[in-house]
Amino acid sequence: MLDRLQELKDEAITKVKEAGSLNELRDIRVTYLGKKGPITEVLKGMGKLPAEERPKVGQMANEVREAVASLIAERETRLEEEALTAKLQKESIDITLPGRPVNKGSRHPLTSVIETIEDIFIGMGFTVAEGPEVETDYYNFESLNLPKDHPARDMQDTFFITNELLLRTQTSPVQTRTMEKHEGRGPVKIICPGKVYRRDEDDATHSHQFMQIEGLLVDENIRMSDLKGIFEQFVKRYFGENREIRLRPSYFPFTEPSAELDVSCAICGGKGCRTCKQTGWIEVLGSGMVHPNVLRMSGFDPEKYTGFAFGMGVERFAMLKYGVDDIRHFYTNDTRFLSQFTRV
Ligand code: 2U9
Repeated sequence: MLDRLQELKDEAITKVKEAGSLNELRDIRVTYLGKKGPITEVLKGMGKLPAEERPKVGQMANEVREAVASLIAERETRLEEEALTAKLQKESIDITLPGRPVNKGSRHPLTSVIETIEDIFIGMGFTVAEGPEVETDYYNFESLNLPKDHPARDMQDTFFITNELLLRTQTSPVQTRTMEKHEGRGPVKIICPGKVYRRDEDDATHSHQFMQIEGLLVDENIRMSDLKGIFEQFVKRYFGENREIRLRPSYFPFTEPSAELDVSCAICGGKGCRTCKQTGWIEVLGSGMVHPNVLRMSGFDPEKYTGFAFGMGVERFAMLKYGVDDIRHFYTNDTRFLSQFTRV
């Protein structure tokens, strides 16, 4: 029995030393120290031994059990330490290493153009007003002097949710809603940026969704010359001191008289080139004096109040500023395109 115990002890100790994982150690513990283990077997066989031998065998069996148990525990501790060290090494961050470059995004070029234009008009005392993109037929058309079957509606076809609800075709409904809130008392001096929608085929210069900034100033004795003055300030600050402006007669149902604003071409300085189609002028926005019907429908007495309004396509300004030749680039989220605007 004693030799058997010694043999078991050596065998178990060898195995413990060779064990490479905590699982192996657990198996060795179960195997050697478990209820069905060989040491237990020896102890069960004690009954058959001569009485004088039993204490020695019993003592030896306990020594072997403790010896194996403590060696297993020791080995477990070491394996756990080794595992932790390996884990720490694997996870250790070499703080001297440069950090992983976090590619810092940037403002979308349209956002920065909008903010630039907002800052210019805020600087001239305008406040920014915004409103819903899903509009009613009344605010998007009728309040702008575009009664139900007015032909000009076709120029602004959009996406209808119901016969009365649609995706707005311009941000003008925001101006109408704001005028109503003023209950016929001026001044109203706002700019309204936002997304608008047109049921157009997308091509290099048209997108079914685009950004607009419109402006409105309603007060007593507002004249076309005030509009021209505002434009002179705006163009010089946005395009540069050396740019000229020109107001060219036009027509909009919601303004009378109406005018397109042209700025002198940056490429040829006004002499005429391919960019300005040999005209020397680049059209940038539309405008006019608010139509009396529109004032009246929004609660303002056109005998007491006059006003001017204007509207611009933001993409057009971004394309002019950054020399972008296809409006769709602004909407395809292609980082190759967008990453060019990190400094804007
Ligand atoms: C009210 C009264 C009048 C807004 C105006 C334009 C002229 C204009 C176009 C520019 C490029 C639309 O994005 S675009 O295609 N807009 O030319 N917009 S006057 O007139 C208003 C607006 C609100 C109450």
